[in-house]
Amino acid sequence: MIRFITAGESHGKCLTGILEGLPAGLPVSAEAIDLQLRRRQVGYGRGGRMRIERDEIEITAGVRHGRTLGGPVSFVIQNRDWSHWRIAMSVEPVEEDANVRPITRPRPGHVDLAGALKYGTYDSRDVLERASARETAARVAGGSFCRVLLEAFGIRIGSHVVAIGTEHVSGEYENLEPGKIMEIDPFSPMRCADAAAESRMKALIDRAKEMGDTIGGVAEIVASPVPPGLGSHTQWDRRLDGRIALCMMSIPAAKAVEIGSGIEASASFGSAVHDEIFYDRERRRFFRETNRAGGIEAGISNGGDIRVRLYVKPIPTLRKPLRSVDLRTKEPFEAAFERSDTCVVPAAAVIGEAMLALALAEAFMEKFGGDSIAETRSNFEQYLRSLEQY
Ligand code: EPS
Repeated sequence: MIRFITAGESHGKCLTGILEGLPAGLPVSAEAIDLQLRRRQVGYGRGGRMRIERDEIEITAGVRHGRTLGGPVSFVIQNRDWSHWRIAMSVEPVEEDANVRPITRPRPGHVDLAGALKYGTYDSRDVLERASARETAARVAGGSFCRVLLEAFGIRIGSHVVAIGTEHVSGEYENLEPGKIMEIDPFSPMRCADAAAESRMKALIDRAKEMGDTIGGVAEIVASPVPPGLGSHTQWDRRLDGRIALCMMSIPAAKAVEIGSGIEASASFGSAVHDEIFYDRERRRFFRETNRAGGIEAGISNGGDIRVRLYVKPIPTLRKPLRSVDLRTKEPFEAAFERSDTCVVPAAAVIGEAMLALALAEAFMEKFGGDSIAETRSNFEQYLRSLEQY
């Protein structure tokens, strides 16, 4: 069973992750994880913080001589910015310090008010540090181990940005083949294959920045090829689409998730939605001509590519702030501004890839099991043979 948790505050010393359930003998390297961490950082519309951080993983347990041991893998990612926050984020109690002022003007849309009420604090920093999307660096690291596992079985994951605000891709780019999505430069700042849309998207992000505003958008994340049979219809919490949706909705600023053509399907007749089934006698396999289901039927992968769209809201830290109320005085004020990003959609695409890898690795290990990679492979290959004989 794969389990993954993270710890760490945005301006604390470091982020920590523990990933349990990878089989023993999987070749892993810090370089492969660092490459994914770098991809998360280069998105167009990121703020000053990304010029400070250069995320690198230090693997602290669970790997020996370049291979997993089968026990929990743990790792840390240092926060370079911590050097400026040693007092504000000190673990030890600190003397009164003029530079450590409580944050009492909650930003609409962020954790500041809901978290302060829930945890009984009058300093929103107590909750915003953990809610910060900085934590997603640890998710990308954890998800990247899962990606390495899936890649060992030929499953690849990629993403592209399909909309920023009102600007979106069109024509062939609306339903881009996974192969083409995976060809996008891994470090592309916009992650958009449609060059004309890309320049309009960049212009919109620039405009939002000039206005002291922020902007959201939509990223599509795909996995291909995916064997049929991951997830299960037998219990609500085993359904693969539900598990993917949880992984996606847990990404900060995510506000909706679509599997396949789910949104369009809700406005169509059934005959225009479901993917008809055909059989190729020569190759002895079932096939479809469409994939509106996004590769999942009744909570089970059906052998088609998995396609997920992640809808990201404009982030709530605005240079031109919205109205709010002071936590202590209850007087109206403009919300606090902290240095932040203008647009996080390209980064969210990379985080979505990591979260899809986590959901699929979990379902993959549930189906194929095995304590060593050799055992997992033998179970996997036997299943593929049984499909050929079906
Ligand atoms: C974030 C605010 C910004 C982002 C941060 C998420 O950080 P800072 O307040 O230090 O400028 O850059 O994201 C990251 C640090 C990251 O690594 O993704 C927020 O408030 O959520």
